[in-house]
Amino acid sequence: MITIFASWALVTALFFTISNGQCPDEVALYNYNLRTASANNTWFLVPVPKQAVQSALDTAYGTGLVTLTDLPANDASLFPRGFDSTTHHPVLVSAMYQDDIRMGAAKIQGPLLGGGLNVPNGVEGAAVDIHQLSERESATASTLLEGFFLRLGLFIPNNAAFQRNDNNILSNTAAWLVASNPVSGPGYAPTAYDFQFTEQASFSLYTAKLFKSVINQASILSGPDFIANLCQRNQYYFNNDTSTMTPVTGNVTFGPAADGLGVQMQSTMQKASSDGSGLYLDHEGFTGCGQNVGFNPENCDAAAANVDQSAL
Ligand SMILES: *[C@@H]1O[C@H](CO)[C@@H](O)[C@H](O)[C@H]1NC(C)=O
Ligand SMILES: *[C@@H]1O[C@H](CO)[C@@H](O)[C@H](O)[C@H]1NC(C)=O
Ligand SMILES: CC(=O)N[C@H]1CO[C@H](CO)[C@@H](O)[C@@H]1O
Repeated sequence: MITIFASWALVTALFFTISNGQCPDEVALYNYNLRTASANNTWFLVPVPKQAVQSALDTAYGTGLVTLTDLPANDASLFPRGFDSTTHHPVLVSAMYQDDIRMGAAKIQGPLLGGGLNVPNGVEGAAVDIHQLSERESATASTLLEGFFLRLGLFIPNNAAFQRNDNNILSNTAAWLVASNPVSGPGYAPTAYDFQFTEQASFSLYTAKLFKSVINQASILSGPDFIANLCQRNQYYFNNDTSTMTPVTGNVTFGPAADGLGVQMQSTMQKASSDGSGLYLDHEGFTGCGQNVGFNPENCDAAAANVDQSAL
């Protein structure tokens, strides 16, 4: 399967922050020339009306260039309660807190925060990307997420994988920090998404197998990389003792920066929600600290074929 990078990625790096209790980067040793990290991430699958998802992809890649393919909704090992793929397509939205990031001999100082919107695609092969946000504007972030449409992100919390609020509600907010300039004054930050969720004892709508498969799909890169048929694998391992997947359920709210190429009043994901506000109630995801290996861009067929089966 290939993931379609639906819209973006937000990234930000924090320097001199000491993170507590983050699981270790156990894969650096085995992947010396690649970027590896300990990834304390949360992912949600949110069913969105299909036309809206296709329209976000048309904006990101060019009209008609990437066509949605249904996921195998009748496979009970992925969708135990089925999935209405005639009307909806799931999008994968993530809140990332990566630490102990290593690339060769270099270790990047401090954790990296990120978020992104991907569209899992039901074909053997690759996936698509909409855009990405980052807090570090420098070359490092662009290098880390080369080929993705990168944006400078603003995250709450900015020093942990998620925030623990009253009544044990957990939350994340990710916004696109639009740079300030002397004419417009201070920058402002249109929201990409909010998560509000609680931990659960087990999955009910989806399975761990489905989540592992969609988060490990190679992403179709956009722009010149798209023309060159390049995709990128980001493999996540949730099979070590320290990397338990904890199911979560909750609300995902998409804001104006959820998709699209520029500053806008409302995003496509937002307008497509049942009341147009961007609120998608009661969806399922998982949170956990796993290990991440980021590969260099490769031909899309090779990327799809090379997905590490041991990550699934
Ligand atoms: C992931 O982050 C959360 C929130 O800060 C923390 O409670 C949890 O211990 C972290 N998980 C691991 C395995 O490091
Ligand atoms: C989701 O939103 C509904 C409606 O506002 C609210 O009742 C519920 O508590 C929210 N869930 C979480 C986990 O915050
Ligand atoms: C203890 C253990 O299971 N370690 C494994 C953690 O994951 C890496 C990468 O998949 C394996 O190589 C280790 O053996």
